[in-house]
Amino acid sequence: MFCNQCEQTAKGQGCTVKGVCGKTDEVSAIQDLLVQVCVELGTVATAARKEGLTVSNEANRLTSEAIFSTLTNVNFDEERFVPLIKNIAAARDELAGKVKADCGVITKIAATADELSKQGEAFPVTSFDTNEDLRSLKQIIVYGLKGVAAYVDHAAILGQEDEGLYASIHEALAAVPQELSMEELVGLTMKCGEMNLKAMELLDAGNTGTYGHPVPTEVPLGAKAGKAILVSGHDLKDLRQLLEQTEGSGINIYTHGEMLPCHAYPELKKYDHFYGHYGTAWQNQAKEFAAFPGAILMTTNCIQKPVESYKGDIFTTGLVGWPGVTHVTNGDFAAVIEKAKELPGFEADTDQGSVLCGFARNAVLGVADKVIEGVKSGAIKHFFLVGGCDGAKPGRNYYTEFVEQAPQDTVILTLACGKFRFFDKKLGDIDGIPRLLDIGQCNDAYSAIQIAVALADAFECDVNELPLSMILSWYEQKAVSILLTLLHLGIKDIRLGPSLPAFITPNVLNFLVENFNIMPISTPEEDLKAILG
Ligand code: FSO
Ligand code: SF4
Repeated sequence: MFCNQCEQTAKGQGCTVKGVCGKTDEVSAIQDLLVQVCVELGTVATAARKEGLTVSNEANRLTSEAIFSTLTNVNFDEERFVPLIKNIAAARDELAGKVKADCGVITKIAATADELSKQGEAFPVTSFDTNEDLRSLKQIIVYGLKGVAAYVDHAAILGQEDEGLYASIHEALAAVPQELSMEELVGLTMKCGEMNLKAMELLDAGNTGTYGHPVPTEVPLGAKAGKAILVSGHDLKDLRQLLEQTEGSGINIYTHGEMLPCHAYPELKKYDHFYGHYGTAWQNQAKEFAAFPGAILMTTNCIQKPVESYKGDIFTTGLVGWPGVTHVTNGDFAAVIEKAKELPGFEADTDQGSVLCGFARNAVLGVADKVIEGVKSGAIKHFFLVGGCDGAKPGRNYYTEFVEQAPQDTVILTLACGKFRFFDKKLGDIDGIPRLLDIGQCNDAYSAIQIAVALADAFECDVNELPLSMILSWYEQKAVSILLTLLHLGIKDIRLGPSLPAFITPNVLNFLVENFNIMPISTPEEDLKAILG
């Protein structure tokens, strides 16, 4: 196997024996085959659209589900990839039968998981291109597409879809086997950022249209005596269905990791038994889940190898999978609820303080006048967007220290799981505006962009001229797609850490530095000094 798509890749170069994430050789190969079959479907679908043919919505949806399934920490179960590969191949073959153009390679699919995995060995990412810079750009495109696919899938679940976006995804996939120049591939990476902006806009419309605009909400970090279910991942619909199915049962629902911002949505917070938040970010789950006295539901990416002590108490749904873990489907959480009833639950109420969330675009822009006044009067000197993924590396303490050291007249905007490095810090407020504003999940990066754009409008300047600096952390491919969106929007001077992606070659990095002045994080002291002068 060879995989270097995430930040924790072995030795900062690539996982070759087994994934640091727990991905096996076999799963890595079957994922490579799935990407290859998606590339072939993308090629055929692009040709079909050019010839005026219609690509079915089923083929579109399947593409995003399949690509999302190969994102880090989504699915580790080899068997679950078999129907995905077969369905994608069937959609490809059906279209290929109608298209007149020559669509190049069509891989004939084997039958069993083992055979498919063996077959996948012929399509490692290293085969994308023989030129390492062109390969690097193709990897950025494919990893960016994994992030786009995640957002497209989340949005589609809430009924928000766009045929033009699906067509662009297919076109970008079709580019992988083509002989393209550096300039053409750079153009496609920017296009990928544009596609991601559209996908995030659809998701924002789905979330706010279905559950209302988030409102500032205080969320308890302690527990309430009684039976309990912990929900992790990112999916709001799964959470809503679980809340409906547990209403009146006496079971309290807790969020873990990226589900924290769900407490702020009116249509979710109205449930009395939607109690509080438990634990921190995804990489701490082995310790935190082991201590949770109830059932656990993983709704999207973020799963790690379950420890034996809770393997029987954890469930997956949607695209998530781990071999041997019970997978529930169709929004039927009866098995999770039964398990929660069997387990002891929390013995007593505990008070561990609370955190504030719910500062998505509507809430922040609702107090825009106050924020603008704060900047004009000099009470607010600077905004820092400190956001992105969390992870296990010690270098991530940078983000905690950065926030701790940011001067009192600065405001920290945050989103995604990176916030767990500082989410419970009491940073006070500036004239009633909290200094720490939690915008939401990584899936809510659209909200952060809208806030920045609105501020730029108010000050009649470019986003790059705002007193705003972006200090980002990355781990997996959703972060790649968000970064591409920021570059597509022309955002400069982004600081990125804890380390730069292994799939970016020195030449590609030079391009990014020259055009966007993107830079690695250094130390909180040095970076704060450089930013604030
Ligand atoms: Fe974090 Fe990234 Fe969203 Fe993860 S921003 S790391 S596996 O995506 O899921 O929270
Ligand atoms: Fe390694 Fe990350 Fe790939 Fe897992 S997803 S195999 S940790 S590079």
